[in-house]
Amino acid sequence: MSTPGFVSPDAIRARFSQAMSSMYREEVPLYGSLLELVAEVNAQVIAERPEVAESLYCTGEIERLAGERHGAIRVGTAAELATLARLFAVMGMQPVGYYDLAPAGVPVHSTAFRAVHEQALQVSPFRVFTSLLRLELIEDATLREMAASLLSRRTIFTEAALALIQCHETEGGLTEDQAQSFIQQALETFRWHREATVTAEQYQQLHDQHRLIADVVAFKGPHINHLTPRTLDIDAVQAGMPGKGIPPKAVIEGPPPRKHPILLRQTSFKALQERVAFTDQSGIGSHTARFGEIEQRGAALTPKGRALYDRLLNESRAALAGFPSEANADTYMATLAEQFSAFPDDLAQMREQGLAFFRYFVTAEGLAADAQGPLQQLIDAGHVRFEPLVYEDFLPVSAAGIFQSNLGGQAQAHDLAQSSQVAFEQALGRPVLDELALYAESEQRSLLGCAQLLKLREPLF
Ligand code: OOG
Ligand code: NI
Repeated sequence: MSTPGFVSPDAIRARFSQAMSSMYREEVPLYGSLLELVAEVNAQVIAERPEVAESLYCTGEIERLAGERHGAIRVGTAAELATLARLFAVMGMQPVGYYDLAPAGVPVHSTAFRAVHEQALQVSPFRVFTSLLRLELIEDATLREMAASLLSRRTIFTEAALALIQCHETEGGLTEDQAQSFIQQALETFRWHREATVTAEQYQQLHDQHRLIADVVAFKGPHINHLTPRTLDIDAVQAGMPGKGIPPKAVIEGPPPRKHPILLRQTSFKALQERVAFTDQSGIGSHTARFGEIEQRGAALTPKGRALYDRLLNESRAALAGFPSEANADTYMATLAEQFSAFPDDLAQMREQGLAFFRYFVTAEGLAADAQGPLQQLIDAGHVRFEPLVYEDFLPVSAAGIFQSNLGGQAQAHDLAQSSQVAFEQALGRPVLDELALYAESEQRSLLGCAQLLKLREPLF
């Protein structure tokens, strides 16, 4: 993967992720408190739950855990999105998945830029949830034109960043000096600017249409709006947040607590009120955009497992009148737990029923014995063991909940528009990758690895 003279994209991503974390820690001090809480909880889980620790060591996830982050940004135009795709490509990050937030009343659609191969993910799983504002969903024509014109006048990349992206594309990589410079220059795109690009009145107009529109349109760039560490026990973090002066949102998004976590559970704290300077004399105002989030990642689910998850989640939500909130949080969590009793909480069952993706490891006994046979036989004999593949992506219903908890007020429940993956991919300049295919490939590579190690005469899949 690495070419002599060039820094590997994985190393650039790992360094960029760290640089982003340092910048955000300075910009949002509460993020620092959150990192401390997550580190405490993770240390406690590792000390008190040997089975969790054992699995983290077996898969190597222990090495990526402490530095694992995802961020989120929102852009305004196709050109911005397409250039971002080129910027992320320098760091080995590709667009994976399509998320339509319109059904939840949020006028954006999104993808996640991330590494796609398990070895690259092991070096750095850094991901960025990237949303494109759907200007066509602004009803007021005058406002829509104002937004389009403001966006057409801004450049969210530095000259030097653009030159380095170009260099990466033509030369096939970046040297050490170029990589260092790229990290600094790319960071500029994600930095917070307290100077808005609009007057106080324009800001108000954009804001009145949708808070998100003001956030995307009224500023110089797509400031990173949160950076999320990964915890091993999100219920403990949620419970510990108030004690650290961090007010959590009402409910944890995603599946209920389980012995064997699946997909993704997320919670966040409310956006900060930040002072901003408008371009006119009247000057100073405030804007709420940036917040904190924590997540717990579990097993990646197969299409069958995902369909079961979606059904149980929908049923839990349907049983609740309205969105989960402070008022109905307990009822919601109880309903969720009840519904999800239909989802086996046992790895062997999840594997046998084809609900999750796994990776396989040859055991010491397996190596010692001249083992042969189909997979189930190797597993039963203790020659091969398995661990779930980590879910590396996002969940649209959860993402909508995170957006809404930080946009204030309830979003409209009606559909804003048809989902439009085609339009999104046109803006992006390329198709998004299918996450399910990526997990399947990863699982197959691990089976192939086992077959080679054991010198099997028959393939394992
Ligand atoms: C993105 C919200 C979604 C997640 O983790 O699901 C998200 C945003 O607010 O821009 O970050
Ligand atoms: Ni997030």
